[in-house]
Amino acid sequence: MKQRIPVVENILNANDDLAARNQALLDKKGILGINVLASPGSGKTSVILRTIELLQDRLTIGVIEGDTAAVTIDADKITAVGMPAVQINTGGNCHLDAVQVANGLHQLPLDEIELLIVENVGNLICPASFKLGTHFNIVIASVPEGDDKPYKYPNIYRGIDALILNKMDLLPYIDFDLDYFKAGVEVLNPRAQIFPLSCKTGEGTEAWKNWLLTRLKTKK
Ligand SMILES: Nc1nc2c(ncn2[C@@H]2O[C@H](COP(=O)(O)OP(=O)(O)OP(=O)(O)O)[C@@H](O)[C@H]2O)c(=O)[nH]1
Ligand SMILES: [Mg+2]
Repeated sequence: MKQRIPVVENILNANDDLAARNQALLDKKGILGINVLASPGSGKTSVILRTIELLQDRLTIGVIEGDTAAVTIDADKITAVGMPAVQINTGGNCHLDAVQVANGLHQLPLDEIELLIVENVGNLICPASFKLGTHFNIVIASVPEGDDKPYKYPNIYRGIDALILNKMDLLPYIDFDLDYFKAGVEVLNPRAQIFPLSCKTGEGTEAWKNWLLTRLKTKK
């Protein structure tokens, strides 16, 4: 009888091993790593730029930008504000993996960085399965995407540490039931903190900054 070969499981195990090595490297260098998961256009790069603006007087933030195409649009925005960034082209794949993040880490000045932010590929499904070695997973949802996303894409909301609800400035123009959205997140993940904010106006960004500063102090 032919034996079944659990290929997918092995790929994920190999990825997890390398993710653990990435995390060990970050720990050795005293860097806190954040993995940012979200759909395309939700505001991942905008949140990273706002975060840099809020924290640039206190620390150096390194950024790994994941994209499916060979463009440097997002990484260029980060380097334009003076922070080190690496663009990773996944070659069409819908998520970053631990190998790509390991390669990215080798291209960053790790001795100068206190916070690493990884902008994963814009996708609400695949990135949830691949550990990268970062300490925290953050999801960014945004008001124009609709209030039903936690119900329709539950896997991405499970196991996250914090949730940013971006584009709050658009709330008056869009049918978005904040309580319904929050209830959907809480059912899947009661411990996730939710930060409604607007990268455009800056509203709500202080609470997000304070959450990050606390994590930077305690690393947990
Ligand atoms: N009104 C409003 N627009 C925003 C806000 N944040 C981001 N945007 C806009 O949303 C669009 C997408 O923002 P990005 O930060 O590039 O989103 P992203 O998730 O990094 O996009 P990809 O990397 O392409 O997946 C841009 O036009 C931003 O100007 C916000 O708080 N309010
Ligand atoms: Mg982006």
